[in-house]
Amino acid sequence: MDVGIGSVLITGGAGFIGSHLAQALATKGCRVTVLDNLTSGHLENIKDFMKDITFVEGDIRDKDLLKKITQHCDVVFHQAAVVSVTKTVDDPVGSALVNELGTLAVLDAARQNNVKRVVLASSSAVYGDDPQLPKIESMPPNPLSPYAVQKLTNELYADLYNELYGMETVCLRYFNVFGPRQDPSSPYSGVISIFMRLATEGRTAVIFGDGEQTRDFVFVGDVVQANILAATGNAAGEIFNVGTGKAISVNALWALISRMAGDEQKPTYEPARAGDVMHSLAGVTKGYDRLMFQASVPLTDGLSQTLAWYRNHLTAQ
Ligand code: UD2
Repeated sequence: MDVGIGSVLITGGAGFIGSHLAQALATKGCRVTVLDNLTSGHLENIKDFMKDITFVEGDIRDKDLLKKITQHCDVVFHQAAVVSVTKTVDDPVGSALVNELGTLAVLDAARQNNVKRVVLASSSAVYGDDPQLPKIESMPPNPLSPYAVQKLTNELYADLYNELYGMETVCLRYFNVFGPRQDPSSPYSGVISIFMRLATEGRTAVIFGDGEQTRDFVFVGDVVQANILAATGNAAGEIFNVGTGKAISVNALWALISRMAGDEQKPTYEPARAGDVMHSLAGVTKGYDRLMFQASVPLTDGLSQTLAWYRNHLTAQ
């Protein structure tokens, strides 16, 4: 399918979400350039379609490089970031240099080269712990970590570039994204990646708190679709949630994953993590009304695709 975008730059394109986006767009016939400094991205993620893209190893803080690679580019998908909330808590300044100044450098290079649109990865973290559900885009933000402040700052810059310079920007607030290639190696990795690894290895999970906290888990393929619609739809200057509008508890999630893996194990429980929000659920009306975006992969289908990937990947190591 031709998506009507000729040439794209994907920052963070060797990462979990960026690599899926790069693969999908290359398959659809776009000229794809991936920029990644390989801090949290991996060449392994793009090796299967490396011949169909241009890979540039580099950093979003490198203004000259950005200026060069945004030439003749129609759309920039900005996925690169310090993605760990904990890392931003430990190093608020270093992470802001990447997540704020890096983003500003991406926006500005795009402006200088008359890029038509920049789609930015934001996060449900900007909502904080407001108990009102679902979280809708018009709610006042309440950032509770440097990461959330950085993502909110990016949204403000995006809006500014749209208003002041007339360069189209769209921000996507990702909820809990999961799927193949998500890295399970840190204790703060996505819970599904951690549970997948444990289930594949026949080990049991640690659940923090009583396990009745809920999350809106969205499959990475749907996140790719949201990005494509954000790049092509009538959405300039807007912010959209990217979630499913459905939530599941961590207890139910582990039960599902361990059953799928064929080895049902009782989890162990540890005290809740500091700052953990109890419930998170995306309001999906705006995305549907404006972009016709609707997550289409049921949780169980996404989990079984993900489990298959972890099985292959972990046994191949
Ligand atoms: C997500 C985002 C984070 C930020 C935040 C905003 C991911 C990976 N992280 O954090 O970047 O946007 O939302 O609110 O999408 N858990 C366990 N056992 C484990 C690991 C996790 O019980 O081994 C629990 C954890 O305490 C939490 C839930 O599972 O209640 C989800 O954890 P997570 O780290 O996947 O994502 P979350 O929602 O804390």
